[in-house]
Amino acid sequence: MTDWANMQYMFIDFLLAGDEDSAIVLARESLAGGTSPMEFFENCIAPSLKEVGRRFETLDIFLPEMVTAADVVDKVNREVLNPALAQAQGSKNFSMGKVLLATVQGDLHDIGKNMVALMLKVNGFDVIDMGTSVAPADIISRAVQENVDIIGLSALLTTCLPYMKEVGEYLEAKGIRQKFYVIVGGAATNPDMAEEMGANAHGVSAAEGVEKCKLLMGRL
Ligand code: B1M
Repeated sequence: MTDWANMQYMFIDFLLAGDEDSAIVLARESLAGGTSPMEFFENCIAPSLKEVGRRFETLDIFLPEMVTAADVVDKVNREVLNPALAQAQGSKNFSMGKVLLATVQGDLHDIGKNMVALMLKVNGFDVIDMGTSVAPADIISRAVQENVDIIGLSALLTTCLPYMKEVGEYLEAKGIRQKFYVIVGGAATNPDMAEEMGANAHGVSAAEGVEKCKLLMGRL
């Protein structure tokens, strides 16, 4: 059985030291040992980044280290996890649904949102990824233009939550709220606030986000 605590311990060191090579080797070895890319992401990468965030909050590390950690994760995802996940995609005969994804205005965090995008694609969804710091009005006009089924919003900064709420408010004001399902996620969100803002679902992880999208589309 994988000793995740020990693996996180090593991975955090690699993140803070900017040691991409060792982080990549660790990820490759873990996958070669039978761990799925998603298991590695959820049990090693996500909690390690959470610990990096905790140390940033307690001033044990500073912004440059957080930037370095994010760069190492980006490299591991691009070199190891994304190709492994893409292989699992297989041929697609039909679409599970069309999802528009965005990190909300003011927020540049995209590691989690990118994993949600990838997992949705692997599971047969068509994904339009608008990237980071996207204004509510732009999200809505693109959703209408592309006639998507689901609008997926990610937020890690609590200061940006009002923009997430604004998307729901704009949809209501335009009389098109019922046209789309809305799912929210990201470290700044929780099921209570999702319900409060009238979202149809909340995803605590990328895997749960995908399951909720399937549920919304009646595919579970
Ligand atoms: Co920032 N940052 N950051 N940061 N950063 C946090 C979020 C923070 C919690 C750190 C801390 O202080 N403890 C804090 C926010 C505090 C708050 O608002 N309460 C913070 C801060 C303050 C900042 C800056 C303001 C720092 C500064 O400049 N002084 C700045 C803001 C920049 C901006 O956005 N305008 C900043 C910058 C950065 C970096 C650029 C250095 C880098 C981001 C790089 C990037 O994303 N490309 C960074 C990082 C790496 C973090 C931490 C350490 C890690 C974030 C992460 O990627 N987590 C973070 C600490 C933390 O989160 N505790 C922190 C891993 C990722 C997998 O989790 O995105 O939550 P997450 O996604 C999960 C689930 O939530 C879910 O699935 C994912 C996979 O399981 N999910 C969804 C996500 N979206 C979903 C959508 C769905 C469904 C599920 O449906 C649509």
